[in-house]
Amino acid sequence: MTEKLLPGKIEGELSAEGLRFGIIVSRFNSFITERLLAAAVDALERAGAASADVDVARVPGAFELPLLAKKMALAGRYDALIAIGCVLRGATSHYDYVCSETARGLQLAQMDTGVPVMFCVLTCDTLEQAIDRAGLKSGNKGFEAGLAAIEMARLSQKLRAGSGAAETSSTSSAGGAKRRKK
Ligand code: INI
Repeated sequence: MTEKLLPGKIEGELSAEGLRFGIIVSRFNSFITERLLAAAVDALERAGAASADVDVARVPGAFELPLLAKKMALAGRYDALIAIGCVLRGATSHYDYVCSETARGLQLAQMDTGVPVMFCVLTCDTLEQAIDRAGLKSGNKGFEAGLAAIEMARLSQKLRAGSGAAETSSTSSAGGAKRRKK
């Protein structure tokens, strides 16, 4: 009889200790984005990230998130980035352009650089939908993005270390991003 196949696991632990994060926040609809930011920082803090290892940059609107995400990714300082924005549908087609280009640009930033970029951009028809996702009925998408950033940073770190599936959390190397003096 053949042996039962036991695939190796490649998983990212939810420990942020020693990891560096960059957060980019849109000022547009700041009533919402600041709440998403607070929850993202809370997630990183609870998972063990240090203040010196988390930077927050602000941009005018969601449309500007991709450029700064790419610049921060290229800086080589961060294990993962979180892009935070909130786009609310208006009377014209402006919303569609901002949403699609922001999503496309953020995906390009992470694919071009290899640095994980979390998409924490709410795209809502109404303000009520946004509020629900920024700390009310539907939780807080900022917190979810914080956890996703930690998981992706750890996964990337494991694959960088080259030992992949065979690696255990106790053997994984620390800190993929270049350390810097603050
Ligand atoms: N930017 C947002 O982040 N959210 C919006 O809802 C929004 N709307 O609706 O216009 C918005 N527009 C600004 C845009 O992101 C750019 O900052 C602007 O076009 C300058 O490039």
